[in-house]
Amino acid sequence: MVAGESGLGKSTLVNSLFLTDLYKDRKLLNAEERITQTVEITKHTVDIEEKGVKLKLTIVDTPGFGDAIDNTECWKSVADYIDQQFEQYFRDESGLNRKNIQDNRVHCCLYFISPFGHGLRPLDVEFMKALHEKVNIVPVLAKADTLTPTEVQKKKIKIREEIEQYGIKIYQFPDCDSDEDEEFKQQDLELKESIPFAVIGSNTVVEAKGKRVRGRLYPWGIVEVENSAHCDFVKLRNMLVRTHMQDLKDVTRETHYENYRAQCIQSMTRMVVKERNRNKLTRESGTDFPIPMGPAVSESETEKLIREKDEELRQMQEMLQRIQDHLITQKDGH
Ligand SMILES: Nc1nc2c(ncn2[C@@H]2O[C@H](COP(=O)(O)OP(=O)(O)OP(=O)(O)O)[C@@H](O)[C@H]2O)c(=O)[nH]1
Ligand SMILES: [Mg+2]
Repeated sequence: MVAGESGLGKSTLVNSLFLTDLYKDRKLLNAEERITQTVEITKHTVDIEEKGVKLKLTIVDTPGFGDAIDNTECWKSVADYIDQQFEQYFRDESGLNRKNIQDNRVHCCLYFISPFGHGLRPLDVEFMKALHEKVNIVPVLAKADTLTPTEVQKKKIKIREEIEQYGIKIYQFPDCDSDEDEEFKQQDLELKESIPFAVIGSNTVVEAKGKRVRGRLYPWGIVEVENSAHCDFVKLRNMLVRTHMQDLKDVTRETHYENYRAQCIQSMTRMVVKERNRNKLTRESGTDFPIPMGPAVSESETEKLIREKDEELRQMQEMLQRIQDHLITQKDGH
């Protein structure tokens, strides 16, 4: 998923990331004109191949915020979307057809930070904090071609400090084992120091040094999206689809989804207990204080209501039991 302020190049970057033109069917315009402002959450599925392995990737493009006069709770629709995917998975998992669940949970959210500010803006802090318990946030520094290399470095350090200072929990790359070789350790360190990844997006192919590359053509030169001297695009793509895809999925399953599920089970249990107490009270009051008008009729109606509630409770308890059984089998399996 991509999220962040409007106009920072989210749609352009996802288009560049997987070398497909996600918006190609929309209008017959040239590639650069084709992408317009995103106005609603849109989902695209792309098939990519990494080292001979075919992957089905779902990309969720979200409308940028910051355009409206009132930007309070601009994160709400994105947060709701993430929760809906969890909810769907939770339902499927507790249902009968557990083997063929389609996993639409959001495993990663690239959060775009403006290159024009002095670090994070209050809305960035609010947005990331609203999402950090739900999804793996990977911050990116947008439109890095507007900054010099020194500015990029300074901004990265400042943003990392602010993330720490505001207690934002972004996705943590797992520490590498101490027995890994030096080269691997160095790569790992470099990756951690790349945060936020400086990115450049482009939907046009330009000619640079005799080769056709994805880039941005300026009067003073060409910025190449896939040139590691120009930005961290390749590093980010490798991290997403090669080196850390499995970890992003694991953290989603073990932490974010587990949190969601625990909350769900807790509120369901609370409901069951509440209903049970209420039923008990109704039963007790029914014997102690018979309802004055037409006892025969109201008694049977009360009975009917109690029976219905009991049935509802039984179904909920059954569902809880199924979930718990499933949890146990899952634990045993590991
Ligand atoms: N300089 C520069 N411009 C970019 C870059 N990426 C995209 N743009 C331009 O920025 C403008 C906005 O790009 P979009 O991809 O539509 O931005 P968005 O974040 O999806 O915007 P919303 O849909 O409103 O949230 C377009 O004119 C792009 O050509 C970049 O890396 N550098
Ligand atoms: Mg967009």
